[in-house]
Amino acid sequence: MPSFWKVVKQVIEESDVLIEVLDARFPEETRNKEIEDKIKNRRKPLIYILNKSDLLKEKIKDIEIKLNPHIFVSAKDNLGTTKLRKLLLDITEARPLTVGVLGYPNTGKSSLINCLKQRRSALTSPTPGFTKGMQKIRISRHIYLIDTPGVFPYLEKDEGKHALINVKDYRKLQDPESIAIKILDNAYEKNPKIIEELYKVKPKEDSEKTLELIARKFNWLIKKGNPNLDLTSRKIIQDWQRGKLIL
Ligand SMILES: Nc1nc2c(ncn2[C@@H]2O[C@H](COP(=O)(O)OP(=O)(O)OP(=O)(O)O)[C@@H](O)[C@H]2O)c(=O)[nH]1
Ligand SMILES: [Mg+2]
Repeated sequence: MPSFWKVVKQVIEESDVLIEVLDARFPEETRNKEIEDKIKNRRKPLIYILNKSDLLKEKIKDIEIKLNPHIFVSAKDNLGTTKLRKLLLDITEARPLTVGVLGYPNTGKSSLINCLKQRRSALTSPTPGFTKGMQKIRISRHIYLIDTPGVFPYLEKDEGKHALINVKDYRKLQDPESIAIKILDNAYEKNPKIIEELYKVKPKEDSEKTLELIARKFNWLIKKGNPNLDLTSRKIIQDWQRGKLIL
């Protein structure tokens, strides 16, 4: 059994309640059903947190989420955390209460814990896969949270999906070009102005051309003045992953 599964199993055993941190922009894609099943089998309550809701374009009230219970949160703007504290205390009578925080890499598990604690205890980073081991953090007299390393479903190995839902570090991608092109295609379809505003080029329908234009605009070139498409693609994916391209 891979070591992260051991951590996940141990966290589920030790916790009275589990939180699954999802990215509010991709709730379905960032669900780890293997973990959800394990939690269900152990008959422990599970709360779905839709984090990074500050990056949503739509209004929260217009979004239909079928997962229950769920709370929209922004660990960045400290939104939704009072509701979460209250739900944690209502959902079980266990005191002290131990809460395991699980989810895909980079969804904001450590940030959420810091936000609940109201000061920095768990280290965070824009790089997916940052938290390595589990860490138990006291956030109030009765509540302990366990921070964990993010995990993908074991059999899921789709690099394109992982890049688009921000759970794989842009520096480690094997084929950044096809992913950057997908991002540009998507942006062109939804709102070409955003490409223009961010990269100061007039986007083309053919995103390969747009990629080249961006490379030239920023002088990201290789020998003989050819565009460095690998570098340009990684920069675009980085912008996407850091929430600069809100579509
Ligand atoms: N805009 C926005 N960014 C957030 C929010 N929460 C976290 N982030 C950012 O998302 C990135 C990942 O945050 P972490 O808290 O390190 O995520 P994690 O789930 O602990 O990641 P791993 O430890 O790698 O599994 C960081 O760059 C955070 O600043 C949020 O509510 N809004
Ligand atoms: Mg972390």
